[in-house]
Amino acid sequence: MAYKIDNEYDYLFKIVLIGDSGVGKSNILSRFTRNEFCLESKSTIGVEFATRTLQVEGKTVKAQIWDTAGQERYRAITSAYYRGAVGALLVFDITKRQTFENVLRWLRELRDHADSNIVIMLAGNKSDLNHLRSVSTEDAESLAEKERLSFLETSALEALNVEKAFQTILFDIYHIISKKALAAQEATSTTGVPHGTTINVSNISDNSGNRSCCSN
Ligand SMILES: Nc1nc2c(ncn2[C@@H]2O[C@H](COP(=O)(O)OP(=O)(O)OP(=O)(O)O)[C@@H](O)[C@H]2O)c(=O)[nH]1
Ligand SMILES: [Mg+2]
Repeated sequence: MAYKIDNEYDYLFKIVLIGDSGVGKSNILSRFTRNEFCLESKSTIGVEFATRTLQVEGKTVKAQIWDTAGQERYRAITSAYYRGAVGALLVFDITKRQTFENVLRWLRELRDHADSNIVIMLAGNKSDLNHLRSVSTEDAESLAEKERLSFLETSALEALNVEKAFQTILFDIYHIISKKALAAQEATSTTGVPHGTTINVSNISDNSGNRSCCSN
């Protein structure tokens, strides 16, 4: 979902949170949108989302961040969750090796359900628990490099790199979109078509059947 709309904001970007249960997705979301953290948070059931509006390269961007359960049995219908998403934060827990091993499984799910141009960032969460670490930064970096993802270690608890993770995703999405807008403008000027430029960043439609991204 990436629309250019009225005065309230220039763009609306849908970002999905994915990763195993207990890695800290919901706390990353609450840290980013409300600056809150909960040590005893319960597993998410179904889907929740929260928004935050911020500036990216002088544009007002509203990030709509979706959060669902890592546990299969609590998850909402997968295709609806991914529909229209232009960014994904794939989270694992640096103290739980298995959550890192499962990153490839989550990438497969993204490939199956999300748009192929989706911007993905890998986040190794709970970096405050360095003494319990079971995934080295180097291992995560090399996976990220191999899979062409950006990578950061985060701590929802200490509010470390959470802001930066979302800012990086939003910045990357914005750049893809502005590049497409420029290419479309150039195409228009060479073909001589007078006006009405529409740029698709993806083929995915939202619920109302609108295009994923439009720019005038
Ligand atoms: N030490 C530490 N604990 C964290 C951090 N982030 C989350 N937690 C804790 O990890 C547990 C699980 O966090 P959640 O945010 O509920 O995890 P989730 O990924 O949303 O889990 P599901 O909803 O089941 O998929 C909670 O007890 C959190 O307090 C962090 O950065 N550091
Ligand atoms: Mg959750």
